[in-house]
Amino acid sequence: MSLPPSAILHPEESLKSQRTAATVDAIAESFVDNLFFVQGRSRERATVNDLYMALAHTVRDRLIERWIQTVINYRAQDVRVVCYLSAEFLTGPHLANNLINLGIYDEAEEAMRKLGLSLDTLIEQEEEPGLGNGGLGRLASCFMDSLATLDIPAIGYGIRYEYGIFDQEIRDGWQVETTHKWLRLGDPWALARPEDAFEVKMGGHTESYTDGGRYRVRWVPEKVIRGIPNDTPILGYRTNTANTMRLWSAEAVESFDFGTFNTGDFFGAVADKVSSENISKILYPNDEEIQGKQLRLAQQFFFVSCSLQHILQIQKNSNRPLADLHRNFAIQLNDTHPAIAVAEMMRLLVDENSLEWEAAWSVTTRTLSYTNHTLLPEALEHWPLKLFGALLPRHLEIIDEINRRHLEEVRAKFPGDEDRVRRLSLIEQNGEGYVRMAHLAALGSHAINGVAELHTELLKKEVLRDFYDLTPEKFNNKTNGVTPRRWMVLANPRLARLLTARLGSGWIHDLEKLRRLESMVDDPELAEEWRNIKHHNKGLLAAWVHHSLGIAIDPESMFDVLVKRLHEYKRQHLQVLHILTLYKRIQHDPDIDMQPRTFVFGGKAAPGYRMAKLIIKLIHSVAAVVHGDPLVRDRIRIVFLPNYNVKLGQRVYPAADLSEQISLAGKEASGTGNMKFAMNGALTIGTLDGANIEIREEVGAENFFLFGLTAQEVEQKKVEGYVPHLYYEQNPQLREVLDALAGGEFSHGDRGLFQPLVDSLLHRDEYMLLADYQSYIDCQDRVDAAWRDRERWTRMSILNVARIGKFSSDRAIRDYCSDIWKTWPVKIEL
Ligand code: NBG
Repeated sequence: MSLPPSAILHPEESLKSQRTAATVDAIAESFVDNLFFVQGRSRERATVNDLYMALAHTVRDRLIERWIQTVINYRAQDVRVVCYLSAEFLTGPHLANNLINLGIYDEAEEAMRKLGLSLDTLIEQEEEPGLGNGGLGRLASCFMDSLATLDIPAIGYGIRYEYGIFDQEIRDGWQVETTHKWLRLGDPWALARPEDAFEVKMGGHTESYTDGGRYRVRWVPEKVIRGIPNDTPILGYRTNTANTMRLWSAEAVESFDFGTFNTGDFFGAVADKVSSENISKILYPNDEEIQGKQLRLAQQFFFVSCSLQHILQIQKNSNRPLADLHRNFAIQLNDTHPAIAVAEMMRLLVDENSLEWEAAWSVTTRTLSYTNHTLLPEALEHWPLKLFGALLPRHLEIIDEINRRHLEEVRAKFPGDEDRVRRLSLIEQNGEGYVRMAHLAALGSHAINGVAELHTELLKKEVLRDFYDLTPEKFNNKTNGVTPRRWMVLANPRLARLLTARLGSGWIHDLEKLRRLESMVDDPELAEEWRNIKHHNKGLLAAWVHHSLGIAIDPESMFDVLVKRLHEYKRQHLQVLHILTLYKRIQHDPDIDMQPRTFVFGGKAAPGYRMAKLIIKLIHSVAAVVHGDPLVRDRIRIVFLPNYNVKLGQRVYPAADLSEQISLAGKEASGTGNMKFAMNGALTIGTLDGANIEIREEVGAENFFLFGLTAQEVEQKKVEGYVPHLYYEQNPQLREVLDALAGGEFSHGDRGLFQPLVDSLLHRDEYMLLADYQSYIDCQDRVDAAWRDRERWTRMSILNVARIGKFSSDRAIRDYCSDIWKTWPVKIEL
């Protein structure tokens, strides 16, 4: 039943003003109201979580009107909506961010104070939704922030995993995983919309038939699953646009199989419900590497199908032809996880909406575009034909047809070049045969981008080289960026206040405005304030570390930070080799002059990735030995922050002096942590990899600590035949360190524990740590020297911030809008 429009209260007349006013008193009043009416609690019995929920609802109330107006706009004529399809969104906590974007942070703080509460405590209470692994998922959320801030109509589509990325605990130095039950206490930000559900088919077989002389195919599925949308508003900074992040959760179409139930098999009757709901149960915890598991393909298809059905529904409900879909929607594929969209769009258009194949293909390719996020060969998704066909029989037929037409064109363009035909095929004919998802995404899109200049160049030269030869015009670069709202204003309020006092608040919208700092770099007062802020932030982190880990760290020491997913290509163990080198130096010469450092690590290892887990153990083992040695412990401190996530990132970046970006050149597609550190005034020690190259170009080579082989030199070495053992033989310092590791010096004499690590370095060293070792050590010595001159260090730090504007996700989104999506801002009027 729906009410006639005239019967619906108009917000202007009633609810809007009083209920959602931004004054301290109004906020306090709605808070008390929400605690009572929404949480159903008295003040006396309220838990911290009740109080947090009451405030969350108070804030949500204040963005609802903007949200509703924005959604109305998606359906208006003449807008093109960006649909960002991503299997991961790492939003971080919402409360504080929404307060900042609404511009009511201070009012809320005051309102809580009046009620005898601390805003900080309530903010801290929020559990972050860990719906992503790392950089890729966090990028999606930075992009959502910028899309809203720039008033671009957009919907982010993904999966509402019941369990996100596992929580990491450390026991005896080893990583232990526990389930991340982020929904345990409820999620006040999302609205479930069970009435807007879509059905998704899976399995079964296909049947052909003719309809008015036309060959048609219908899919007879084995199973149907329902996708329920859960919508979360994503508000822009100080604007009325509140876009939607729509995450689908899976549900059985029938909760009970009454046939089975009536035979008395109660458990059998709910089995289908359980297996349907498994689809959105858990996020796969592998960063980069993809396991070819059927459940994962089912997850991908599930969210893609729901999202595309929703998009087509909007188009139809607005009375616009499907053939014009590309005029109203730009769909971005965040990596290949949603690449099945190419085949699903064709199926929806051809099978379910009777478009001709050619028309459907034109709409599909004009609507879709694809971002690649990795060069690692093991991370390129490909699905065994058998597994794929069993789950998606119709899609396999469609892919075969797309491929047939595609290879015909290849043959016409490159006659006689059957090797190229084989390389360009959507199907890999090795062994059991595979569907190549990157090829499907590349072929079905009108634009293909990498995420940093070097990465895009390597895509063209290597991973997607044949596609580049075929359609060079599709390729373009879009260097990543991160949002200055979360990563500066929210994470580093003192720095933000200083910048605003000096430059005005325009920099928050336009990060290039930070350049005006350059002219102030010699102002001693600025330098002094700058150092004080860093020192304060380091003190906050130190207090947190002491409180949660019981380790005392000194804010006077240099905070040298390496936080990111654990992976051999990121080379956390290269930093360990550096620490061991310093340790040995002190042992040889106890009076050696060395600046005290605190080495901070953080990051999760994929649960099945043994070497990465061993590196975590290594960090803890080295820490134990170092801290136990009175000669060393005042100069070297090591902390590993368990369960590194967005919340911890917000604590760490503002407190860092040195940012470690030490991947082997040619391996890290971009990196985004590198940008967050530099924005907060940390100096980078890094290789010429990913976005490091562009960061160095921007901030100036003299303000960046560079070491290591270039991507080209890495290739060269591989061709010549890389022999890591030679470095071991020729470098006594390196030999000493590796011998100590192998000899059990850090494992209570156990020679076996770190043997796999040492062996892999000496005999294979896929990521060339030994080749880069000396260059890294020399560079770290230059860092030590630079740190001694605090004035110079501060100057470098200020210049890093002043020149970091390019790495705002606002810039990235503007580039996507003008080059790929062809969309324009739409101001929302209330
Ligand atoms: C990651 C890259 C990072 C990059 C982010 C965001 C995957 C597959 N890729 O270098 O490793 O910064 O994507 O683009 O997670």
